[in-house]
Amino acid sequence: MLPRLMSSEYTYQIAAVNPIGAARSTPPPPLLRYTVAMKYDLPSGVTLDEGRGGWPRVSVATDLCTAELYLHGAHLCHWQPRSHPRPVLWMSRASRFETGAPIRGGVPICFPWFGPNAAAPEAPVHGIVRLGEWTLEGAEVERDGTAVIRLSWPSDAGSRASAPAEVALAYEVRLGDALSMALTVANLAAAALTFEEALHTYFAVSDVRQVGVEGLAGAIFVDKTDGGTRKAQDDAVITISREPDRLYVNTPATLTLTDPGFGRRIRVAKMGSLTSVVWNPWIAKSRAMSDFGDDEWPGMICLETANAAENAVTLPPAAGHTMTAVVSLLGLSGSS
Ligand code: TA6
Repeated sequence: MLPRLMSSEYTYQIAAVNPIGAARSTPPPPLLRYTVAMKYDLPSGVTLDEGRGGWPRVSVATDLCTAELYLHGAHLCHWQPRSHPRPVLWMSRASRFETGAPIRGGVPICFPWFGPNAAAPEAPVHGIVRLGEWTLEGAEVERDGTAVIRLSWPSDAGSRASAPAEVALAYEVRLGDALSMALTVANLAAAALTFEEALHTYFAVSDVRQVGVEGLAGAIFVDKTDGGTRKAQDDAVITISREPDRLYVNTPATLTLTDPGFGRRIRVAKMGSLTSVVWNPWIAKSRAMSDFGDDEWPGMICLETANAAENAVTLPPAAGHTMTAVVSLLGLSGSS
């Protein structure tokens, strides 16, 4: 008989082998396909349910916002403050929810390298942690209604084996009128650890050709659409009229995305990050990606909080580093 769900503890066995060890005629329910250990009761407004692909998903529905986060990749796929008529994060209709594949949209976490791995070109783009399971360490709803979700990686022997050196990741997501995402990397090894990282955030926009991005004037960027040529950002407002794929380096600046069509401005403040990435696949790259609809490119823009290229982080043994992005919504006229 399967374990009964207790009110305070949810323990699931991997479905690969029959959890109870006895022969089974029918496959275990989808939710049991994953190892999920919950150490704490889930507060009211936070549930662990079965999302797309049968994957464990944390759903948040509080007075302040709604949100969804998959344990696969600790991937936040939805956040919408109650005070706002539209989701803030963009998700592709064509996104996969398949083992070993990244989710397209929301906030993928890139670690321990950004983009292709120069030393191992066959390795997955943007690293490994968006491809595997994270452990849900706990969730709570604070007095002001902010939901806080905590996760850790590596979560099992498999991910520990693929982890670079002895490293531990902790991710804290705070969901309310604003969104805060804090990724902490701890170097548990006896040697220094160098890594790149990104919160690869996909924002929903009315039409990417009509939005403007401020905060990067004067910054130097690596133009990945032009062979990695380094250029200076001259215009105070970045507008999009073809594929931008730019790594802005050595900049701790706050970004502001102005979207007249949706009548909002999205502010992305950050700490512990010196790289900002601006990306939209435009027409050709959209068609080339099987998990991205051919006609979806006008509806999103990635503004990513990162440490990449010369901003890669080097941690001495037993040291940690936290990178935080804080997303808030403003009206067009500057009032919230
Ligand atoms: O962040 C921009 C970028 O590095 C682009 O070069 C583009 O490839 C994008 O990430 C998406 O990468 P993915 O591996 O998710 O298809």
